[in-house]
Amino acid sequence: SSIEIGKKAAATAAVNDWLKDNQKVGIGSGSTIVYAVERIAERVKNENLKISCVPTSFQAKQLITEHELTLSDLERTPELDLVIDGADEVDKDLVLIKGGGGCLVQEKIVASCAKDFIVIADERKDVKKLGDNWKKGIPVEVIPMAYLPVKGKLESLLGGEAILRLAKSKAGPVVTDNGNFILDCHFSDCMKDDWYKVNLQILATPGVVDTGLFVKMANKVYFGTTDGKVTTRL
Ligand code: DER
Repeated sequence: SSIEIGKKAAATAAVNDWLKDNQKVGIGSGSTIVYAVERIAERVKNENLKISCVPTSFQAKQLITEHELTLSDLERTPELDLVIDGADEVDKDLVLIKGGGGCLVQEKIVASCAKDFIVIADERKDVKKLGDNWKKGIPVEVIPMAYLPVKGKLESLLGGEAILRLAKSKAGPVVTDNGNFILDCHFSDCMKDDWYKVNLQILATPGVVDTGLFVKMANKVYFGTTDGKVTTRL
């Protein structure tokens, strides 16, 4: 599909620009990253690059092993050169909403360990204001025993509904790779001014593990258009 053309174009351009020999690379989660891993594997083979990859989810780990890339972790390589990951929305200040795929906790940890955090996305993700396109709210990972009180606290904080994310092919809630639940937190317009503050307020709620708000983390974003063109934002 034309969206896939955009994903592939953004992913390929980012890997071509940033991947170098002897790097320790964080691998994000979702569908766009698949194209990045394909390009990484191609370059590793063609150029005989020495790359070790740290996953941000079980899905990312599968991608790394399926493409016969060297699997590492933060105990072996705690300082990464580069992380490449997707996003659900990117605003003009490079604030991200992530977590559509439910992997935000390890994604944020791995992103925080890297020199450069590069985001790859199809053009739908490029928005003026967070919430313009991604109508599913801010994903927040919570400790299961706390999800009900946290739901109430986040709804009054954000002015919208915090919805427990239910699994599609399993009865009951989505359980993350870390054994937790996810609340998709809708917010009222007035919250859109200071995402740094909103993120800290959510994080201060006992029971919250982390949020899908990635504030002041991304270094550069690659957007791919449906006709395969790429634009970037710093
Ligand atoms: O869940 C996540 O954070 C993913 O990275 C997501 O934001 C991007 O997924 P996509 O590449 O499938 O759109």
